[in-house]
Amino acid sequence: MERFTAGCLLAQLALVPACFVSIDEGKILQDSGWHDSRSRELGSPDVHSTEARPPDKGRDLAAEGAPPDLPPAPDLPPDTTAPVASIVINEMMVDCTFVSDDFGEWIELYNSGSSTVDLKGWQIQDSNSFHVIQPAGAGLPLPPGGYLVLGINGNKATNGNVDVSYQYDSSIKLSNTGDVVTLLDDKSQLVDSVTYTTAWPLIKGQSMALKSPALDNSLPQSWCASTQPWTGSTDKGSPGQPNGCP
Ligand SMILES: [Ca+2]
Ligand SMILES: [Ca+2]
Repeated sequence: MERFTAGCLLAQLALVPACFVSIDEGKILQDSGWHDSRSRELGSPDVHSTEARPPDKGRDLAAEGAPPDLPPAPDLPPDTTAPVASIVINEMMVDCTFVSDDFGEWIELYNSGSSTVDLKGWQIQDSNSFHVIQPAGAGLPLPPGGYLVLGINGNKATNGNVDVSYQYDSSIKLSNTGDVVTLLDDKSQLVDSVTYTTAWPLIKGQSMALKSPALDNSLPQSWCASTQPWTGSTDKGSPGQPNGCP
């Protein structure tokens, strides 16, 4: 009986599902279900029964010194979002006098981030129209700390002597009585949006300029009406240059 019991313990310590030596017959008995009616007939403890010793499923492997089986890594969805670039709507020529609005409106952007941003594929919107930026060249890069002018007219001879980096579609019009100007990146993520009304510093012949790119440009008090003309124009503003709010 002692030999039989020891044989069973060794089998358990070796993590063998079931294998012990019969003291009567001296042969190995195999029982995948931890079950042997003969052991019960001999009056030994029923250590082989499924009730007393469950099979491997549910065993505490860590307690037995074996590393637990790690579950397979779940299939994570790909990250389709990208950080939104730090591009700011920084100045707008809404109501020109030197040339008509249809020839002279422009929007200045500022890159307040730390890396160059390519505006190719971005969208500029007003309240009822949108335009996808599709530059003729490889891209439309805006370096960190840089200014870039989008305009309704890229011809400097007819737009009031403004260096326009990109001419958008003429369906984009900056209403003189209030509008919504929105910038989306090439993944249609909102980058910036400014909703202005006649309560904002809208003065004919003067661009509306953000006092600082760090300010909240959704607030009218963050803006001023430019007071200095740019070269070759009598209209006031600073296209492509830092703003000069008094
Ligand atoms: Ca206008
Ligand atoms: Ca400016």
